[in-house]
Amino acid sequence: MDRIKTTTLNGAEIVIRCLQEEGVEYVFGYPGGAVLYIYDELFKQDKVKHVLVRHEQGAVHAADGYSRSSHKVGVALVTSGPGVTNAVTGIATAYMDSIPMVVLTGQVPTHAIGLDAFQECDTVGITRPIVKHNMLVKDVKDLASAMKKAFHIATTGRPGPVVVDIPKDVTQAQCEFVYPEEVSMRSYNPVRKGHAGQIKKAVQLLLEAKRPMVYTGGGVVLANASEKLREMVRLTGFPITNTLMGLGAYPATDAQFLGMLGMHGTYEANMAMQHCDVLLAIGARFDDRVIGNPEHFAQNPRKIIHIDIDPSSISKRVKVDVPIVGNITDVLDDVLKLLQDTKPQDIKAWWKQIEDWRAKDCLRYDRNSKIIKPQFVLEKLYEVTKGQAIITSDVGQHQMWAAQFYKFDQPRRWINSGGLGTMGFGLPAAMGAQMANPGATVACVTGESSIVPAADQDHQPQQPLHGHGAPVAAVLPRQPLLRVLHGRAARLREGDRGLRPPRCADREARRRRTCVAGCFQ
Ligand SMILES: Cc1ncc(C[n+]2csc(CCOP(=O)(O)OP(=O)(O)O)c2C)c(N)n1
Ligand SMILES: [Mg+2]
Repeated sequence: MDRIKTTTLNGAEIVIRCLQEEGVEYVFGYPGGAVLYIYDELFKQDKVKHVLVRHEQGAVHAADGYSRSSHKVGVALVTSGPGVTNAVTGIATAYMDSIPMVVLTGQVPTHAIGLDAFQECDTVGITRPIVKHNMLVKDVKDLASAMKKAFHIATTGRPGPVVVDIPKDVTQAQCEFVYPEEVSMRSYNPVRKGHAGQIKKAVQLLLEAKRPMVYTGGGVVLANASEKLREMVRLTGFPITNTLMGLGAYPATDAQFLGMLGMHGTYEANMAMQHCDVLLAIGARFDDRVIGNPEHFAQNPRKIIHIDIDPSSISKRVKVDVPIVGNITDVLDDVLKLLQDTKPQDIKAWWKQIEDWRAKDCLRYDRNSKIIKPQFVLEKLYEVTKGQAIITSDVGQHQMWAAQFYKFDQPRRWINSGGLGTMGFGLPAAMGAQMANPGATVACVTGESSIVPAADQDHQPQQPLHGHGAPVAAVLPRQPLLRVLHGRAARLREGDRGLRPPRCADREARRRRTCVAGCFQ
């Protein structure tokens, strides 16, 4: 590690200098005793701005929304003990969706660690299963290199949140400040290039396919590989679907796009997944909401090619025929080179079949209804924002309507908690997205239950949004409480009266039996 600067600083100053070196614009945080020295230093400079939230969960979600919408690292700062435990949901949310973040946590002084000190918790232990990496920095001399490593690990390979736990006395202690220019770790060297032989095999399979299908997930968005994906799909003429996390990687308005797949996806996308003979999966993980039971999915014979940066994601739920580990942009670049001057099979018959499935118009709804349908609200939102808005959501039926009816033509415009499914994510994430994209229109599509943890209990958005002039619109399709659970409970209801959903909250709708959300009156 090369030295670039040497001067004596205390730990708190080192933290701020490291953030400056990394070009961090915003830190989303909430103060406490263990991080007071860091806060002192934060306010002595203005390169790194601080956004004060009202609850640590909101700080982490805001840093997360900032990252998802910008491809930059999100940074959060919380105090020890309860600060950390409040941040846990935000960290787990980011981890499930592979979002690059650095979470700085205060810790009790080193001499008090393990003694049940005031506001002490085992941050490294608690966060271990929900971070890409975490570390407790016990010596100020290790602080700069820990910070450098944190940013490096968060952003390389499969991205993810990294926690740096800093005891209070370490923020006071002094040492010579040396910010490493690069990081080398013997045990961490993520690959970029895919295996040439495997890529050749994959291209051969794609060229022989009579019923090909491309299925892509959040990995394509995270790798900024949308352009390469579009080139490849247009060159081959293959049908494509995106997961909930992958929306926007391929333009939703394009004819080759079959819509989202999975439990809340389109009929045509799910049928094409089931009946294809060659499936090209890119940056996706065959999760339970996408393919359901892997045993059922495996019943139809098909060859599967899987491109992913994370080898542990390959053949995890579904056995894959051609695994390719590597950075998606690099691998697609190699695939494109091999595809030039080749001719895929004639797949007209396959497209005819897909169009028959598509003709069922599975997302149709009553457009003549006197009551404004939530689907209509989402379509209007798309129209008035000309499809250019950044849309965040919470979790529930409104999330699925947004995914189905707002046509995302660009990546990083659709921001939702796909993996953990965290209610209360949407509004703070919108705040972060607005900070990362000052001129953009940002709308949070939410439900009346999800907005409560975000706006009422935590008071997360009000002051920070106003204080930083970040205008975020909240769109709340009117619907009875817990709509998504009504639907699910209704399906399970048969034979189990105990699961009968509660009465519709709207008296008039109950009387006329015309509930907007179609719930059981
Ligand atoms: C923190 C958290 N608690 C509980 C749940 C379980 N859950 C999933 S959707 C949902 C209902 C959401 O209701 P609302 O925000 O009104 O959305 P709707 O489905 O009505 O659109 C609940 C309780 C969750 N996802 N997250
Ligand atoms: Mg609701």
